[in-house]
Amino acid sequence: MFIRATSTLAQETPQPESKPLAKLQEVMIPVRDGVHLQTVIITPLDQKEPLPILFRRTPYGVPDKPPEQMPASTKELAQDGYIFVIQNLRGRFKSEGVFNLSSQVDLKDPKATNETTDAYDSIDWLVKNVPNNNGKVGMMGVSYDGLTTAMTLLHPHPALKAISEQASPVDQWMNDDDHRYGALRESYDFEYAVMEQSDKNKNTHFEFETYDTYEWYLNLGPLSNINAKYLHGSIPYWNSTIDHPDYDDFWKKEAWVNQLHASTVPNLNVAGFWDQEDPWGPWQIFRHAEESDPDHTNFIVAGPWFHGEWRTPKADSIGPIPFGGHETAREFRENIEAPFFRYYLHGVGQKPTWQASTFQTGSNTWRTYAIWPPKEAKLTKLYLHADGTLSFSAPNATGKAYREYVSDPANPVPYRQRPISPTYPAGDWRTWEVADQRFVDHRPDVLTFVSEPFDHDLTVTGPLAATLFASTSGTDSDFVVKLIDVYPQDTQKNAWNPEEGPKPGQYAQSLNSYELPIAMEVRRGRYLESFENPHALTPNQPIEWNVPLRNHDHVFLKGHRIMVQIQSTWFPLIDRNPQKFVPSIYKAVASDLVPATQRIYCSAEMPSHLVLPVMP
Ligand code: PG9
Repeated sequence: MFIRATSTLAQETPQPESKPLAKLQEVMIPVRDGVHLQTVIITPLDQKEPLPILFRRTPYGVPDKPPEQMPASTKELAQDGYIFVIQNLRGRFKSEGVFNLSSQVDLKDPKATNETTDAYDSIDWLVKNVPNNNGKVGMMGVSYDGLTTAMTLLHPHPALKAISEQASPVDQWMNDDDHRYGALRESYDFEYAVMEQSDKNKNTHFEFETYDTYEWYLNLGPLSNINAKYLHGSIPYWNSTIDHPDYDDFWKKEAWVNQLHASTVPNLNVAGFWDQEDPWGPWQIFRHAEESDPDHTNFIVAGPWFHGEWRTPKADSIGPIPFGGHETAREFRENIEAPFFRYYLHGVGQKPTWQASTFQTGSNTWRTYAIWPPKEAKLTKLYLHADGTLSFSAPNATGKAYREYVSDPANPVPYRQRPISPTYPAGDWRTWEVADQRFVDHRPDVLTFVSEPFDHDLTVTGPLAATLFASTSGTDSDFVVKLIDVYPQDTQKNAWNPEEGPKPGQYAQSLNSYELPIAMEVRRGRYLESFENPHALTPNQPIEWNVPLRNHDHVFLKGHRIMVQIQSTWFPLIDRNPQKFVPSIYKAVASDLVPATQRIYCSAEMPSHLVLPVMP
């Protein structure tokens, strides 16, 4: 009834005619092997003069009608005037050819096609065939669309004048979406491969039998059951993942960034500090391009964002963490991204005067750096002590030598609070990296170390790392390190009233003694000596574990404490290490998964510590 009444009203009330802002044309662009790629060209209705092309290549589908409203994500760019072009990758939707979820590029094979050649051929076609373009092309995109953008750096078309790769992966075995130094990101790799390779014409979500995927993955038993019980070998990327457990030629060929040794096109790399998918790739692209950048055209911007949050309307917070009134996404697009493309594609304005720009968390301030990492940062060791404290003084010779816990693969530590909903469509997945770590710090298989409250601000800018001296009673094992900012434990005097909003220096009541992760990473024991040839660990023999914790720019404010948590499971984000060495973890059987006693050494001879780049 109610619905019918509403629709009658809608018929009677004259509706303002919705007017498209642009015209959309769909074309099939031919590339060198005769394959045609489905491409849409969106041109402003009021175009008067030749405009540059902004090109995006995606596996996720292209629009079928012109926008009626400019999406927030491109509003600032659109004001300068662009012809927006969006293309489906080969083998996705109406694009011909085969999509194999691959970032392999063989520049020596003249017949090979890949994302580098498909972009090259498409740009060539666009500048010759799109009416009224000014001969300059830019490319941009986030994640997969960032990958296809970044891969143009290996052989750019001469008309490509500027790109902005945003959260592009570069080496899916070493880090980002699918592994962390060889430790499999089980839930991501599996759920993403199903999404992209089940059906050419859509993005498919795996149908879990339980809402809490922690329960589903645990009940699954050994990982080999994914194919045995569900996929039956139907998803090529999943098959490749389990057929190639080690860093072999398959993965080395995928690691396209190792062919990049110079800044070939001006590039604005963009990274999120809490990017739950690709936090590492942009820093690697930046570092590789730095090998030769005489014209200073290689830039990086990093902010306090989850995957792609910089394309949302505002990004004035992440989860419960506010950014001091800044709309970081809008500010990034307005003050950095749009001027960057304006300079290189319209010839207006000036090029950035910095190499790196960050939105520094804690202080909630935009910063610029002439060089990254800043030279003034002093590498400072923060030591773990056996009494559960953290301090800048090394352990002395008399204290207890270690702390220990039992890690049981039958009861793994969840990576976020259960229930853990499916990764896609992304809900709480987006912000899990800022989740309050109090949900695990009482577990007997999570070691917690904590400092005294700081009597001054501590600014950490640059790459972080941990060195653990650790042993396991097993013959293989994982260690996860988390660096956490602990908000002050306070009565209500510093907390703001939700009705009044925050005053400077105040935080929400829900942040009282909040444990905010700043950096987290896992290492897998079998790959400590060699990524190519896994080795068994010697039971109970302490060895050094180096855990890179990526680049950050964060202020631990006065009154806050630093916490370090260490654990050996992080499930189902990371697959369970059986803790008994087997030739391939993906072929382990249930009886291979065994509990192990883990020790973290905190002695004068084996001082486990973090290395923090502390600013003066
Ligand atoms: N993180 C996704 C992805 C990128 C590249 C390869 C595989 C996955 C994405 O968001 O596109």
